[in-house]
Amino acid sequence: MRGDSLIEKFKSIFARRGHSIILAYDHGIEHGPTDFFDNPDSASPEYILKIAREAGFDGVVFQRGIAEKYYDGSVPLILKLNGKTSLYNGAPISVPNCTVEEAVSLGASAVGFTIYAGSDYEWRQIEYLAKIKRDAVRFDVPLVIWSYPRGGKVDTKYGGDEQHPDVVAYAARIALELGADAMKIKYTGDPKSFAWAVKVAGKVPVLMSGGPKTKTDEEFLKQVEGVISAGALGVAVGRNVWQRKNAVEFGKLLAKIVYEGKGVKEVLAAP
Ligand code: FBP
Repeated sequence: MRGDSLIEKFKSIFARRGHSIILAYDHGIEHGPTDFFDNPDSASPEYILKIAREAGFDGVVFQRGIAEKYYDGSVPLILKLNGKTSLYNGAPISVPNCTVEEAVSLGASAVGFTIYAGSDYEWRQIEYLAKIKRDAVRFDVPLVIWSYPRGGKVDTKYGGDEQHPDVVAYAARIALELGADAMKIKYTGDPKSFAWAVKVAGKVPVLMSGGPKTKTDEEFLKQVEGVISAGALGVAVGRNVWQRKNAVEFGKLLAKIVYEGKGVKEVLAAP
């Protein structure tokens, strides 16, 4: 199939050991520097690259400005082409601030794009995405869709619950149908319902989006264990790694679960 090659390309770069851990770091624009309070070292992009290198992750996610100033090529890069701030109060929309061509010139091996299906601006985002998809094919760069249904019926029908299993499964299907070569979706809360989202994603590899830092290490590691058992390719996680003061050590625990298929108990019991 024509579309399979970019999926394979994505896996060959970002899932060399069969599964994938990607360190997401676009929070400076999405949430603001408050996300760096818990671990002030995380304000530094160099520190993020160090975590990814030392924990042996497959990639990092940066916005263009961070890539321009800090990307050193030591870990494969997914360049996020759009972003919005948390200062904005209207219907969700995230517009491109970088082209695929510029991303490639910044060293990206894949590009990322968020779409908020359900928003009043859904139609506009689908238009943007269609153009990015065309460019991604032209430049032979895998496209990772952050598929985060938000607003619209997510609010009226699901009470704003973006992690409702039906919403997450719908997110997965939207990403497949819009041409993702990999996708990032929220966790549904349990492996069984997440497995359904993975199924409806079809051939497209699924990465779980980490979410806010959990109270305990075990809580997050259990989620990750569930995600892998559900058939996902891996995780694209930010706060749950770099907000922890022991980010590298925690990243290594994560790696044991994702790459080596170890269980949480075993991993936490190891000296
Ligand atoms: P986390 O693992 O920290 O949740 O990061 C994943 C991510 O998709 C980031 O790439 C992005 O900045 C953030 O979540 C956006 O989350 P939201 O739109 O839900 O605030």
